[in-house]
Amino acid sequence: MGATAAAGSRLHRESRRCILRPFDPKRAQTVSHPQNEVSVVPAKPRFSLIELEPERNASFGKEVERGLTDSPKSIPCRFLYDERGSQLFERICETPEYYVTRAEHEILANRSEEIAQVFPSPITLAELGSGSSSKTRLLIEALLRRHGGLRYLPVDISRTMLEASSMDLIDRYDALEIRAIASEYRAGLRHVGAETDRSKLIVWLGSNVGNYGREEAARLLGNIRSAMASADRLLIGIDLRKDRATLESAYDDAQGITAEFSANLLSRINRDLGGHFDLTRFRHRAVYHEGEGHVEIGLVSLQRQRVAIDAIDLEIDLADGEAIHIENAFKYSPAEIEHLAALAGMEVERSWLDSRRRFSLNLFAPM
Ligand code: AVJ
Repeated sequence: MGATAAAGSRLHRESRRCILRPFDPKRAQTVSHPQNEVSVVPAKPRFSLIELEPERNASFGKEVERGLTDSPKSIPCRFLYDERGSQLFERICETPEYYVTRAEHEILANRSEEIAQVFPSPITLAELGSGSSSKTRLLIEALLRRHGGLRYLPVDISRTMLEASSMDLIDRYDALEIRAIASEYRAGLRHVGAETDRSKLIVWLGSNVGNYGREEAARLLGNIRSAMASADRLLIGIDLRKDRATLESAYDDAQGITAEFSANLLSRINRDLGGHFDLTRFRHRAVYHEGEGHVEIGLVSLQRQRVAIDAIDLEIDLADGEAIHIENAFKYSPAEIEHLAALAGMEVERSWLDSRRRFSLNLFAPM
């Protein structure tokens, strides 16, 4: 085994044991480990990364098996975000119909200064589901201007995404320190909660909270609350209830990018689990349930069919018109936002809307 391969497997083992890797110039190189994944070892000072769940892909098969043998059939939406899915989501954000990203960007552009002033120095910014961190830049810049320096803890399931966006930020901002956490929310929050030496702003943008049912959302916010001291704040982007036409086209754009994003889930099963889905035999569907206040997204079978998935030794039967549920997007009224905060032991301290009053950015404070 060559030196590089040896270093690779050592790193791989270390990351499984969740060891914080500080900057070490001698190991600042790109290495491949046996599974053919590529690890970019932090090549910059002021940056470290912990990986809490490097093997989450192993659960994909189990979750797909569970979901597709359930009735109604479903697949958890977090699996939408493989590399291709993450790219497609970035493109959804640029469609004319998907107003969510632009509305939130508008609010952040107008309010970041004001938000930065709420906190004493020094400050830590923690972000759940940071993705490409593009909107967060507005906040990072405002916080750096106000506080001189900033520690940033992005939490994201995509390690590749975390590494790429962190490198970019570190290059751009000299006074920024990054401790990236590659994990799902709950595990990441325990690390965020352990940061008690500074005041903290936790941000959860993009209406990602909408993927959860209302009760589950309240529980997750309870976890966030547990990671906060009384002077800390949560900045949370929440999409508002609105008319059906706007919502249904936001989740079914004319260019078909959202449909492609959904279909990619079946491609991923074909690719990673030896599935035999024929994508032309399904269509993307987004329906707004006004009473419950959520958009339900599914893939509808266009005919009666049987599909095999080799790696999990499964065969499923689909009826003509039967849907595989893949995502919910819950929408909130202002009163529902207050209720949500209260269920999690917090209160709405500030709430800002975009100029078209489609989206809200809210500052929650512990009660
Ligand atoms: C990333 C979960 C916020 O629900 O609006 C967008 C995902 N799915 N279009 C949303 C999504 C299809 C998005 N979130």
